[in-house]
Amino acid sequence: MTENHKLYAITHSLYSGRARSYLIKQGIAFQELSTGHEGFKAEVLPKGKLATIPTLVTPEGEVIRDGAAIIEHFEAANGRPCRPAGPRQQIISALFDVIGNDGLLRPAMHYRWNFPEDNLEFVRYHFLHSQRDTPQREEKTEAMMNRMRHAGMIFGVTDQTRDLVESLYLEYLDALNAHFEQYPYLLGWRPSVGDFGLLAPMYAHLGRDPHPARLMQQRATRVYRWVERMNRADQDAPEYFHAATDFLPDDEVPETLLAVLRVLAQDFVPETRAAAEFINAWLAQNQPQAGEPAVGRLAQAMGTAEFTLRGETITALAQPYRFYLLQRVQSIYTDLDSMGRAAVEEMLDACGMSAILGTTLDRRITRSDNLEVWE
Ligand SMILES: N[C@@H](CCC(=O)N[C@@H](CS)C(=O)NCC(=O)O)C(=O)O
Repeated sequence: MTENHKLYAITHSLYSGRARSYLIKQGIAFQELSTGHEGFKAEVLPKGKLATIPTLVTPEGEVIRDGAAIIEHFEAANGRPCRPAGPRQQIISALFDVIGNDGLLRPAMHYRWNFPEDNLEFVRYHFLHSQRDTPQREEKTEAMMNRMRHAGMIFGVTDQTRDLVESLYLEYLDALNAHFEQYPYLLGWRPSVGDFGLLAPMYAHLGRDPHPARLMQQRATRVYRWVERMNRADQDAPEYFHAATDFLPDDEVPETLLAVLRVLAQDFVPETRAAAEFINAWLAQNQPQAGEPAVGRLAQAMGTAEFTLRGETITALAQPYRFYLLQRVQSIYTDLDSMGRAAVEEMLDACGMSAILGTTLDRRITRSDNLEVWE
């Protein structure tokens, strides 16, 4: 019997949802285990370097830590089934990957942690059961939950900004709901890398914790269906009566999706600019060595950046990982011919996202031995 892939992950984890969905959709057999399982600390962690989920162990024993790296591993091996061919669709797919992984953490954390009356028991079950039943289990659960309890604030949700964060999320939800009235996936009839990235916040937090899940079911049923669909191996699109099987023809990016990006750009663009400025100042001052970790617990701590949204100041953690993924969008653009670039520029202009092409860090981030490091 061939052994399956092992996916170290957990149901309530944001980034796990992205890798899990990819494996399901690509028909890759796997067994999901929490990091509390035998073998993780002794056998997987030394190779994965950081105890983050998702981490994949292949049947050959290779360890791949990080959701983007897991997806890239299969994409590279299988002829890139989830990357559309046209320049516009490629950029949109890569951009939704960034937004999903780093641009929607504010509402994700807000709707998980700031509604304890609806969510707390549900969330506690998952934190508790990600660990073995040892005498320290309760205490460790409390410690883990206490570490996360203020996650909303870390990404900029305060009494002052709460209404604004909710309004923007609802506008985004409504726009995405209108898009899924037309198509079952972002770019048509099958999922792209961008769908998997966007699922990260939309599954474990916004689509599954009781308070935001009910909001999504009642207000944005089509989005809720997409979340379900992304966790099924088949196309799962019985409600579309003219369903095709591929990405949309002629590199089309539907107007309904541009409308979603127009809402998302409102905080994504100023936040990305502010974070780049902050991290670049940090880089100038700290001059990290080439090969030094840029992301995660082995990296040096950074801080927060401020930006303005609809007249309110938001202070949020500046994370280099956003730029690690954004580099991919920028490389796709750089590698295009002049016609491709012009088409992409026109599209990004139309949704308020053009600034993302030129917002860069002064140092690139690359991957080495399962870590994202400064080049
Ligand atoms: N860039 C990583 C992030 C993974 C990550 O931070 N996962 C969280 C759970 S959703 C985690 O393991 N946190 C524990 C820690 O940072 O020690 C990925 O996309 O896989």
